[in-house]
Amino acid sequence: MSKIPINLAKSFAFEDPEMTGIADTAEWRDLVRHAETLKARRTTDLFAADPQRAADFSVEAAGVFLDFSKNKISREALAALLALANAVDVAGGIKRMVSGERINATENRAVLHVALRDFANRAYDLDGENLAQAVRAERARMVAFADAYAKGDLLGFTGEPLDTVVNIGIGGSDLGPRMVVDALKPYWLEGKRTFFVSNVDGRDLGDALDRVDPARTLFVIASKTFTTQETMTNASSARAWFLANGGAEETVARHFVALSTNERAVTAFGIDPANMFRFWDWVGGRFSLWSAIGLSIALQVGSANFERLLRGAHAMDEHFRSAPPAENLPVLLALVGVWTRNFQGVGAHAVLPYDQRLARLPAFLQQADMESNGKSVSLSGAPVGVSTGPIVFGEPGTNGQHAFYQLLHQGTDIVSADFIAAASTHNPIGDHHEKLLANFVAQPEALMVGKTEKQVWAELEKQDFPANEIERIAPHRAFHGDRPSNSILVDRLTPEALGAVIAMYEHKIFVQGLIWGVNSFDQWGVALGKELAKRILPKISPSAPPSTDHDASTNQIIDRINALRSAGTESENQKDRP
Ligand code: G6Q
Repeated sequence: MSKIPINLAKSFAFEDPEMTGIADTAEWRDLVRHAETLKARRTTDLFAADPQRAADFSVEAAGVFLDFSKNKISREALAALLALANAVDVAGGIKRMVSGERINATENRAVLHVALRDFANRAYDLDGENLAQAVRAERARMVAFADAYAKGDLLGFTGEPLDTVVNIGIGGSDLGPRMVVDALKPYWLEGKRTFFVSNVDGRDLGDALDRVDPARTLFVIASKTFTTQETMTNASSARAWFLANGGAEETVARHFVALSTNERAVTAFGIDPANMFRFWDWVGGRFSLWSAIGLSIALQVGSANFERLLRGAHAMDEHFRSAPPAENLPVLLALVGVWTRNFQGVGAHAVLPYDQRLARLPAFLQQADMESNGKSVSLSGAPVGVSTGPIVFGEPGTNGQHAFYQLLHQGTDIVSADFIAAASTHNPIGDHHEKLLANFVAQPEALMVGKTEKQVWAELEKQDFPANEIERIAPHRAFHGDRPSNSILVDRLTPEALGAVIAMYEHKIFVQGLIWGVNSFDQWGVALGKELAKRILPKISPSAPPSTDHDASTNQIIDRINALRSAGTESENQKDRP
């Protein structure tokens, strides 16, 4: 087996300019052959030929059970994937991440979200600084603050206790905390409420402000950079609203805190650094819910449950760091994803939590995955040469079944899927949960097994359909099957289980990035739109001259907006102001 050096793409570039990357390795070509061989077989045939398949193609760690046996993959192909993981030195990649190497090379940063939830007393030295100490100290501040909030010791400008949080942040400073707060509703502290505001559309802030009492509200301004246009705009408007509704400059400190890495910008905004909870540049935005960015979680579910969430992630981290690849849950999940993406041509991946509390998980993972691995150049800057991250989307089951599953079952494109459920519910009502679980089990089965036209004929004949009618209708009622999915099961959606599931996905994404040779921790793809929006902003004005310095379509849209607004629709808009 050939060993591919650590910096995959770089070594190719230096060693052989003709090489396009990983697709030229013996391991990759081997996988192409396995995929070819499997074309003639059905997944159900693989089960029929191998009684151990379900058990052997399943793995459990940190309370999370993964069954990936319904993917169309053979034992030989799995072995070849493990050989690929070995060739790209996934194990070494994991070590480099957890040892604080600056693996986010385009931003020259370490990637150490594992340090935020390390309960094994590791040191994590970075440039001579003991990160573990800084992490512990900042978490202690968060815990003290959350505990004071829980006890009603944080008082607003009327002397009443604060009981409402408005978290203002976007992207990584919103999706994680929002998803976790929703997911952990059974753990919410009594009498406390949290609202999340992210969109620069004023209605998002307006909807929250309509529902809160300024005297009892804590605004949590969550922004790693403290320069993000949406967040700064919402934060300024929230402060203006606070001042216009009973607050005063001298009481801002009781009602506004900042979560950031940028003390100078926080101070410039008018928040006292004493009211700032810090994190660091080695915490990526979409990996930041474990840091100060998780303050809203701690405020809503209490500091002890926040710690439980971190401990769940830590348990998955420990497994990820120590389990051999063939038994490593995130590694296997990643490899199966590479298999479907690169060797079965699957371009879209559905995240399907059969759990209403996980309604925001698809949105969270959409960012985690697509922002991390939606890349087309490798670390060296050379074209990556193979397909990278798929389109990720999803909805909670069973809702999606009555919407887009049609395409999953019978569409011309194959979509892979993760079905996720908890065996027990926090809120049993009648047989709802049994029905939910029955659907969670049935859908992956239907996707894999399908239904032949012959079976449709037999069914309809039994129902006395005339033959000509059956002939007409049978092709529409047949399901090809053979569609891949993973089933992911936890006992109950506890903070620990949720932490473990999130960490599982973080590591899966990282491993896939290692295989594709991309930097999973930058996101330059979001920059261009931001720059252009800055240039366009002054032009969105009825007094602006006709736009000339963009392409004709963009100029036209700018002019049309201005013409419509001059014609009077703006007065309608006033109604929507917070
Ligand atoms: C996440 C991204 C991005 C980021 C937001 C908000 O990994 O970097 O989604 O979290 O753009 O950035 P700030 O926290 O700096 O406001």
